[in-house]
Formats: sequence, C-alpha cells, structure tokens
Amino acid sequence: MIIGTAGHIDHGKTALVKALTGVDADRLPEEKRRGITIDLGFAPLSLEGIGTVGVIDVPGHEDFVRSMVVGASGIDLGLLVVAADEGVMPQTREHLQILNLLRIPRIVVALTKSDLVDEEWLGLVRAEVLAIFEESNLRLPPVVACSSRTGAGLPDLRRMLSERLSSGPRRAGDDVFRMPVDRAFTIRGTGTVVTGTVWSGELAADATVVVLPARRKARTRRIEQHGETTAVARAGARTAIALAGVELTEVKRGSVVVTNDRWQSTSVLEAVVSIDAAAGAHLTPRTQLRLHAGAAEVGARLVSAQRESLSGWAALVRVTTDAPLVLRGGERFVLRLPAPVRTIGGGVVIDPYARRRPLPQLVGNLEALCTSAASRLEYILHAAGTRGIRESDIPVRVGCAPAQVHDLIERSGAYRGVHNLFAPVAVEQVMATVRRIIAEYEIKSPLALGVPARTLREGLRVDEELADIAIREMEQDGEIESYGPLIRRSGWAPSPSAHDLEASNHLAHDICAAEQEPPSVGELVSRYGSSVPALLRFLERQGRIVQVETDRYYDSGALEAMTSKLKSELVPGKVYVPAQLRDVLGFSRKYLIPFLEYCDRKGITERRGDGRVLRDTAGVLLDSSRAHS
Ligand SMILES: Nc1nc2c(ncn2[C@@H]2O[C@H](COP(=O)(O)OP(=O)(O)OP(=O)(O)O)[C@@H](O)[C@H]2O)c(=O)[nH]1
Ligand SMILES: [Mg+2]
Repeated sequence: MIIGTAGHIDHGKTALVKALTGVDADRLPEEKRRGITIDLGFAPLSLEGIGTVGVIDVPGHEDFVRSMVVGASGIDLGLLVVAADEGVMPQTREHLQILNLLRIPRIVVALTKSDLVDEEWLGLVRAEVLAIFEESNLRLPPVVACSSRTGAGLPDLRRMLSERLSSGPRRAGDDVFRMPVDRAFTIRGTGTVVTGTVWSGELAADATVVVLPARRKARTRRIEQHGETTAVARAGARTAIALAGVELTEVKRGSVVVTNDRWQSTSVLEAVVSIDAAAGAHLTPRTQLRLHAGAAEVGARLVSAQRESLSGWAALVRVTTDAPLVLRGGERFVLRLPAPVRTIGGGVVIDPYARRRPLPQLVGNLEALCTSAASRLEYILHAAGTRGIRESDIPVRVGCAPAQVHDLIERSGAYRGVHNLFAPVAVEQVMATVRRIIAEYEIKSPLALGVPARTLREGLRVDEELADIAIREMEQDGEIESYGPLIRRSGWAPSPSAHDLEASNHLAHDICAAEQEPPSVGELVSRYGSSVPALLRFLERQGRIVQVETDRYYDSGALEAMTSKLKSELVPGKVYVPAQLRDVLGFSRKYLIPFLEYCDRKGITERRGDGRVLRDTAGVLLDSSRAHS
C-alpha cells in the first residue's frame, strides 16, 4: 500500500517522513541546497500489522503542484501535513482539493511541529483544519498532533496509519496490469529502469510489456518491490522494473507500463467533470487547461454537451488532449489552469476511447456514470450505436476486472457478435431498417417472393456482425424467414393486384399464341412496360411459362409439345446435326439453338460434336455404338 504526503511548503512533510522511516526523501542536490522538496521522494515504512508500505513524499511549493498530483495519484492514504505554528495555508487547501478530486480513499492529518506551539494554539489549528474538510463536505479525518523534532505523537500517528490502512478498499490482484512511470533512469550494467506504483494487476519478471504511449515492447529483466528483488510485482507497491529493449527517452514520466494489449493511448475522451464556480464561468472550448492523470500531464480542452457554462456543477464533456495519454474508464483526473496556475476541478473518465462525435444523449445519471462500471458500459454501448464496441476492450475502456466482464455484459442486455457488442437500441434500429427495406420491396415488387439477402444487407449499411444479429433475432422471433437466397416476412405470399393479374394474362396469352416462336422479354417490355420481368417470374412460379433462354419464356404447354415431338421423332443413339433437327422440329435457327441448349440442360439431349443425341428418360445415353461394345 502507498501513503502520499500532502501539505503546504515547509510544513514538515519531508522531516516527518524521515522521522517515521529514517529515510531522507530529499535526494537532489538542489533540494538540499534550497531546503525544499522539488521532486517526489520515496521511502519504505514498516507498520505494525500491515508490513512495509511505500511512502511518497511530495513537494509543497506552489510551483511544483504538478509533481504533487503525480505523487498523489494512485495512493491508498493521503497524509496531510499541517504545521501547527502556521495552520492552514494555500497549498494545504489545494492539496486537499487534489486528494479529494482523485478520491483518495483515506486521509489522515498530521498536525506537526507541535513542539512549537502550546495546547490552546494546537486546539485552534485543529479546528481550522477540520473546518476546511467541512467546507468541502468531506468526512472528518483523524488529526494527530506530532513533532518530528521531539518524536512526540509519532507512535500515535503510526497506530492511526495502521488502523486506517487495515480497513477500506484494497486493490484487486486479478486485474489488468498497469504501472504509471513516475521516474525513469539508467543504471550502468542494468540499463533502463522505471519506477512507479503498480496500480493494478501483476507482472512477472521476464515478461513482455508494452510502454505507452511510445508503443515500445520491452522485456522485464528484473523487478524490485520496496527495494527487494521479486519474481512477481503486485498491485499497490512501489516498484522498480529494469527493462530490456527500450530507451530512456521512450519511458519518460507519464509513460505507462502495461501487459494487456487492449491498453491504448488516447487523446479524445468523454468525462464527467466539475469545475469551481469562479473558474468555470470563464471557461470556453478554447481554454487551454492542464490535465493530470496518473503520472501524465497534458494540455486539454473541454467541450460540453450543455450550452451553459461548466461552473459549479458536474457535466458530461468531451476532452481533447494535445498529447496521447493512457486512461481507464472510471479513473479520476485533475484539471488545472495554466495561468494563473491553480487547480480548478477534475473529473472521471467515462469513455477513454471516445470519438469526435456529437456528445450523445445521456443515459443514466452523472453520479452513476462516475461510480458504476455497469452504467459506463451502458453509456459507451449506447454512444457507439451501430458501430458497437469491442468486447476485449471492456476491462480497460469501462474500467472493471476481466472477471467481471461477463456479468456486466449480461446485465447490460447487449447483443454479442463475434468480436463486438451492440446496444439493444442499435440492434432495434437495424431491425427497423430490415422491416422498412422488406416493406419497400414488397411495394416495389409485389410479385417477388422476398428480398435477395444481398440487397437487404447492402441496404442496412452496418457491420456484417450487426446485420447477422438483427436478422437472426428477427428470424428467431418468427418475424422474417429465409427462403433460399431470399429474406421475407414470415408467411409472405406475393399478392398481384387486379391490374397485375390482367397484365400477366395478356403476357401469358401472347406467349401461348406464339407457340414455338414466342416474343423476347425485350419485345414484351416494349409492348407492356417495365413490370414485365416481374410478371414473367410470377407466371413462371405459377408454372404457366418456362424460361428457355435469358431473354425468352415459352408457354409450358407449347414447350411440352416441342420436347415430346423431339423425343418421338429422333432415333435414339443417332447423331443429328442442327439442320436435320430444324427439319424435324420445323422452326428457325434463331429459336432452335436456345431450345436445344435447354434440352441439353434438362438432360433430354446431349451434345455430340456439332450434333445432338437423344437420351432416354432416365438420362442414360442411348448410344448404340457404346451399348454394343
Ligand atoms: N520545530 C520543528 N521543526 C520542524 C519539524 N518538522 C520540520 N521542521 C522544520 O521545518 C522545515 C521544513 O521542513 P521540511 O520537512 O523540509 O518541510 P516540507 O514540508 O518537506 O517542505 P517542502 O517539501 O519544501 O514542501 C525544516 O527546517 C525542518 O527542520 C518539527 O516537528 N518541529
Ligand atoms: Mg519536503
């Protein structure tokens, strides 16, 4: 577990860490010279009943609040240090605001330098400290008076830290691995080393990791937690990882070490933010802000779905950042104004992989979105519409342990494709389109038996996966059915109008009257109009006409007579050339060849060189030459 200090400059944070751990966390020469903390310091603290916890010492100087945010991100307990002689000062408030924005689950106040004041004064400062918690509607913290100089109160403080750390939320080990890098350096003979707090999951030594946003693959050579080599890095401990295959420049502070390939860096996200009333009133979509998340800090701008200003209340916004960063659903971040520099608010990541799209209508309330993975999944699914979301993205995108994914999906009612998930509304939308396309087709082609499946799918203009789901659902509901390559309303039968019936009778009549030499489809179209092809298919389905060539239908009676004649006139086994067949059948070459090809297809005749041979009814070739051999 990790404790992070917080508090105004010179209030005794580093001295307190030294008094508790024996470690001087101010390691930089400049820190020694100026007597202030500039960058994060680290020390292991052994606590009774808890074991070793990591302590991150942060600077109090107002110029280094950005480092304080890095130090405070992902800690389990915030140790707010207030010097008893000075009381609450600007960075006491700002650091507390940051601990609150990051929803650090536990806060303990150390009222240090107690050796410099008397009891009465101490009581006043204690009341002043509690008042700033009250102002922010925060649960009142334990306040422990102590002195790093005399050691007074330190045993009480240790006890209080143990007590607080032994209850409350714990990190899940069975989660995706992530470690934001807060320091990177090279050690001669070892190479690149990164340090940080493992936020979630586990990492084995000799594993392959990815460093984001650089997207560098690297191998973990060695892992140390609290200064000791370990085979597995576990969540919630200060960790140093020696990495092979990555340059120091690629793992700056703000990088993130991950193992699961579903982590991506992003620069467009949707979030619920709240901003101070005073700052929010002047905020526009052009205002450049600094966004602090984990150990990363990037420039950011906010666009709100609501037209009103963002002041004083929470709103769903789209955040665009000027550099990629790694985020997870449900995670907290801090927003600061660059000039004059100050913390103005913060937010919760709702969808780290948002797109530049109009902000969707909100489903669920803001509070639920911030605190519940189920609400975020519902929101993200809804916002993704017919594009859907990748199921494998859920642990990172929504922010839940992989083991929870199945349950969340069940609860969301989402439809599962091969890779993607779709909101019920997206599926319903596609179903509505299916209905519309089929209905339109029925009107346009009343004689058709259904919509060709390909035409339907093209008309849907969505992913195959989603089209499959909608069609399958509608088939299961018995609303539509497949009919060969066609899809139609269940039980659909073509319903010719009186006009269609009359027109089809004309066609049938013309074809019948022409006997062996019927008009082509083209001729019929010019005679009766563009509905002819559909009417012909209708007559064909009724068995009244037969398609002999692409462009020509025959009356079925006439065709029957023609094939009978062929069968009775030809001597089985004998080869007839077309000229002979024309004499037998008595019609011109233009009709003869397509008719013979039709007979070949039907197995009545078979082609032999230039000529034809008659087959018997069973389709066995009556070939005398073969029969006799
Ligand atoms: N009398 C007294 N002096 C203290 C105590 N704790 C710290 N100091 C002194 O206060 C000064 C500041 O202490 P630091 O621990 O460096 O303060 P800090 O909060 O770490 O300062 P920054 O990191 O720069 O924000 C030093 O001169 C310390 O010796 C204490 O308990 N009693
Ligand atoms: Mg310090």
